[in-house]
Amino acid sequence: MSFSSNGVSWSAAEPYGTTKSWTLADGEGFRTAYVKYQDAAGNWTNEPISRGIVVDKTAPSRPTGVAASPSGNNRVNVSWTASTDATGVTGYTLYRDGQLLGTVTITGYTDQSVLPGHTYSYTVTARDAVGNVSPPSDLVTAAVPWGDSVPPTTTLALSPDPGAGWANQSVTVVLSSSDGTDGSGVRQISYSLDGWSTSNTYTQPFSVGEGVTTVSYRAEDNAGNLETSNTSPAIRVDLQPPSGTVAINGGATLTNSFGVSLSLSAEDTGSGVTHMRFSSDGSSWTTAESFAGSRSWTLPAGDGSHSVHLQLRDAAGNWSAGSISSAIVVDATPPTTPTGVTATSPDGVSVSVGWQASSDATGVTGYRVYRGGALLGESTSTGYTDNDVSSGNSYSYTVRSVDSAGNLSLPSVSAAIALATDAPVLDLAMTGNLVDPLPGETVRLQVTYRNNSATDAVDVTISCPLPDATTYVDGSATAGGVFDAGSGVVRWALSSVPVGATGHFYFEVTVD
Ligand SMILES: [Ca+2]
Ligand SMILES: [Ca+2]
Ligand SMILES: [Ca+2]
Ligand SMILES: [Ca+2]
Repeated sequence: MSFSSNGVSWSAAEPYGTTKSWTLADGEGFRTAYVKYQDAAGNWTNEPISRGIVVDKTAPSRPTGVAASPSGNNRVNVSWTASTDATGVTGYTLYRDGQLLGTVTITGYTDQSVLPGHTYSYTVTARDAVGNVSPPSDLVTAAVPWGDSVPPTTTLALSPDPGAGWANQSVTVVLSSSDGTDGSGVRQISYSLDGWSTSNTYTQPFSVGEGVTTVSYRAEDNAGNLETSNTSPAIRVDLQPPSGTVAINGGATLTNSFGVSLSLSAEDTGSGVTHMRFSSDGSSWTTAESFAGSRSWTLPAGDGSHSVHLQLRDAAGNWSAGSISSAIVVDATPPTTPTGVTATSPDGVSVSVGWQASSDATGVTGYRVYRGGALLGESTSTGYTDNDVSSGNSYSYTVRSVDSAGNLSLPSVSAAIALATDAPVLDLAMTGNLVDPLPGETVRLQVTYRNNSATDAVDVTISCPLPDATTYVDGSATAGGVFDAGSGVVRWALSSVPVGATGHFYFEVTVD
């Protein structure tokens, strides 16, 4: 057999076969292949057998004018201008985001496999009847709308939730938002503390600490719908326990009573002091009670130092750590009773009371002296002088000692004294001319007596000293008067001078 592309020039004869590869004439357009056969006797086909075919090696023109536009929120319409080709365009192939989407024979395509809120890119190629494919068109994009006009709804949860009160630990804030089953979905939750001054993107639960805080929050969906801002209730957190002081009996260091008065002060950051409790040993506490500025308290039995411990609680439930304490010494034991009490009156016009010192564990600070059972006065020594006495009266004294804590001893054994009745006293006067005396002159002096007292005087001795710079004239005293040269006085002895009685004597002196 032999082949030809033009029926004129033939290929070299070759053995017969059922297939043959053959190259048509160059170029495009209608091309013909010829064949003729030879039999074993050498006879060739009379008329060559021919078959024609159109050769098209050129791709169609690149599609232009591509447009992609969303329709609703579930489809995108893609259209373009028809390509051209010498042998005819037989169809177009759509690609979305680089992936094969489909083929059409018209210049439009509806993509119904889109999702709301997504953006897609499209290209188109054209092909001809023999499969030549044009270069891809320009890339066009289409954003499919969400079809969502309802903002999301955000809720806030607190753990622990202090409600209208106070938490004594940090509060965890959990925000959760929903856009409903048909919504475009929550894109972002934003929040801010104490107003929208600073906006934070919520990614995980966060803590709110000490103080009073509000949380503002809102969400935005994927369609851009922004929720109206929500504001949490005030979140009150108080992590700090109260502090304070306790004073026993106004800060005294010593008392004689186990019943004491406590003065309390307290302060707190945050929720404020609400409760208090007490302890004698710092470990066993009274039931909590409402805080007050004062309270009565009974100390444990036994003299010595006793402490009062205080703890304070705030409205959030924080108890003060450790304890606030104060101490006081109790001395409930009186001093020993004074002994050896004596009452004496050496001068007859006052009474000296004396005694032996008492002793006491916290010290004796003084003594109280009683006369006839009534308090007379106090002394810090072991003696007391009673000047408020009168002759002829009897007095009885007792003494009690006092210690530093104010304890009073039992009364001592009493000491009594009786003051003697006063002796009557005579009024005396001496008269005589001693004005401008001349030396050697003798002067006569008169001594006058009178009993102006309330009792008769018996066994009376009247003594009269000589005036200065004079010398007694021997034997001059009348009525038995005697001059005592040793003491320089003239004396008269009278057995009795009744009340109201008066009399007089004389004696003479010479002027020196
Ligand atoms: Ca072509
Ligand atoms: Ca929505
Ligand atoms: Ca506090
Ligand atoms: Ca005592």
